[in-house]
Amino acid sequence: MADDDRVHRAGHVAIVGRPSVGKSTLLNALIGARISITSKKPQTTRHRITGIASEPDAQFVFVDTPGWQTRHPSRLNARLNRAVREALADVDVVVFVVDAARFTAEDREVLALLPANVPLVAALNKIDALADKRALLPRIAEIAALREFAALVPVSAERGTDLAALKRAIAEKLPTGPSLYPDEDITDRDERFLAGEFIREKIFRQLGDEVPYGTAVTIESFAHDGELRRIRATVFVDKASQRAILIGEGGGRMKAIASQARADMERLFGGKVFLDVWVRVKRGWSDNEAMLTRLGY
Ligand SMILES: Nc1nc2c(ncn2[C@@H]2O[C@H](COP(=O)(O)OP(=O)(O)O)[C@@H](O)[C@H]2O)c(=O)[nH]1
Ligand SMILES: [Mg+2]
Repeated sequence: MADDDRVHRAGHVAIVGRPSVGKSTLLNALIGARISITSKKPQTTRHRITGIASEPDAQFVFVDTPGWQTRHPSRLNARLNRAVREALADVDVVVFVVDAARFTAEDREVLALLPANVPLVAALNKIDALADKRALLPRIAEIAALREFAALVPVSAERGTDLAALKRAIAEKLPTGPSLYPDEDITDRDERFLAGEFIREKIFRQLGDEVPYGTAVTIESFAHDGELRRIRATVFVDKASQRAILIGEGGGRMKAIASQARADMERLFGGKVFLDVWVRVKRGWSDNEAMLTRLGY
């Protein structure tokens, strides 16, 4: 077009990195909504989830991934790693997220997995927590020496610092073309999936070390009743002792988990939710292929 040389770009952008560097927090910050659950614990993200950001000149289809799991060789972790590989298979740009304060052998393992022929942008996250900002330049140099990067951008996903610069660096590497999704879409996941994720997030955030890893959530029913959403969920745990912890004294723990999850659902869905959660013991679910498939892993 003679009088308008602005081009529109659109494409898929994988967000990868070791567990807990802030991938899901970054996805949420980039799209401006909380759709991918976050916590301090590895394995919080167990699914590939897409977050869409539409701007006048570009549409970004971000693909959040589980962190690459190297510690516990369960079938669940094998499936999580497969989800990462699949997310990488068909993207236009890869964002490699690291903690600016800590670059580890695990980070190097993830970097080694990334395809050679896809433009790579490094996001050095959590700069708000850096005690000594002078550590940043040597860190950038250390990472830049390992691979060819289109850009290395220090950011804070939590504070929203320099996300516009990160988006610009990504957009430069996206192919030109029209939007892939309607501009108002923010994710490819439905409310049913997100409801289960919010419950799992509260479990990951509220409970100590063992219980969350033994936990999975299914939504048994999701019904619209006028403006009200009626949701029935089952939380599977591995052992009876985990069930007792999860329910808590007088049912108090489960009540707190359900009420926080419900508040998140109401915020995102924009309407009242009635939530009913049951806890069931299912021994060995994380190594049971049929269960993993039923759970959508
Ligand atoms: N200080 C700080 N913490 C962050 C930042 N981004 C993420 N986090 C925290 O890091 C932890 C892991 O985040 P999460 O997004 O779940 O990491 P993921 O496993 O890579 O998806 C959570 O406790 C986040 O609140 C950041 O920019 N600054
Ligand atoms: Mg995550």
